Amino acid sequence: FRNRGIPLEGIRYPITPTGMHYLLTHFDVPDVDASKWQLKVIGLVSNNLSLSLDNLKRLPKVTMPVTMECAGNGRARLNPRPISQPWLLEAIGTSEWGGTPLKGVLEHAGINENAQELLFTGRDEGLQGGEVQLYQRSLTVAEATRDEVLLAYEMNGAPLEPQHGYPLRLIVPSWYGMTSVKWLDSIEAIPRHFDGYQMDKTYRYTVTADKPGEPVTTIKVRSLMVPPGIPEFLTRTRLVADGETTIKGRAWAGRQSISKVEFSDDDGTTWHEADLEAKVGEFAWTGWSYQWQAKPGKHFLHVRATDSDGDVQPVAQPWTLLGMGNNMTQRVEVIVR
Ligand SMILES: Nc1nc2c(c(=O)[nH]1)N[C@H]1C(S)=C(S)[C@@H](COP(=O)(O)O)O[C@H]1N2
Ligand SMILES: [Mo]
Repeated sequence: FRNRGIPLEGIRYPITPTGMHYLLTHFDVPDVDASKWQLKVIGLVSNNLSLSLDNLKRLPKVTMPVTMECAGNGRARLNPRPISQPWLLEAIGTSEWGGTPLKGVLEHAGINENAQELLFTGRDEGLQGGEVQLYQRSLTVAEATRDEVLLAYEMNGAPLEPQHGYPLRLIVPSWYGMTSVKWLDSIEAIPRHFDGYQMDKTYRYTVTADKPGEPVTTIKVRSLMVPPGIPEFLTRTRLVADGETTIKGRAWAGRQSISKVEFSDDDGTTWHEADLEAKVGEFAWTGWSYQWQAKPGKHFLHVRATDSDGDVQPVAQPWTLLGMGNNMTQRVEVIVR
């Protein structure tokens, strides 16, 4: 399995240690020589730009914690299971990303009025769905010029590691991870919707193969707990001592904030409100905790969050063909001794 996930106990850290952040690379990590690399800004622009890493580092710098989640997180629990990355719950992480706002670079380039989208092309190439392709995704001009969108060259205070997009990647806070294109090579202003593979053939809420479904965009409300107690090696069932136990975790929701987190120890029948901490950042997760009175026996623990729009996590996952945007509650089997 070449795409690692966060060990769930790693959600205890407000900023995920770099080596614990999940990873998703469709093709191979490309071989990029940063001393020769330049970011090209082309297409419907007044000035074509070609920027070296040093040029980008001289532009205004912003650092911010951003919670990123893969749109396929939770896919492995679907039945039938879509054939793609078999994530359980671990395609999540929060990093402190450093770079320059994309908006400023686009202002230097001067986006023409007839541009509709910006096309972001990575250096990595492969074959997917019968098409040889570079990894490419687009955003509308309005989404791409939001203040928080970054051209990032740092992760947790260090240069990006090769597998996370060195030398430069896009960071689009609130959107599922596929939008944050790694190994950025060019940004092209285009007059129409980009209908490439990663836009129109996948990352859709497809239910039946004949209808594409809505595109996958921002992250849905979700929460996770650090599994309490100690694990059984083979099954991961948890063993917990009886009495009071503090259950801790994190909750997040794209552009919304978290308004409520609830805990259940009876497989989602009754719910108890948890205490919320301050968010780690405007675009990062919120910590929560709950004092649980653990009584001897077997329990199925759940956690569910509600966002500021009133959206709440389902206890059972609606099925989709590609297994995108799953946000059903985490279920943890615990035996209290
Ligand atoms: N160029 C490129 N960018 C990419 C990808 C990729 O395969 N190639 N994977 C995307 C997906 S699906 C996700 S979830 C995030 C993962 O970022 P990470 O590996 O740094 O956690 O990168 C996105 N950007
Ligand atoms: Mo992803």
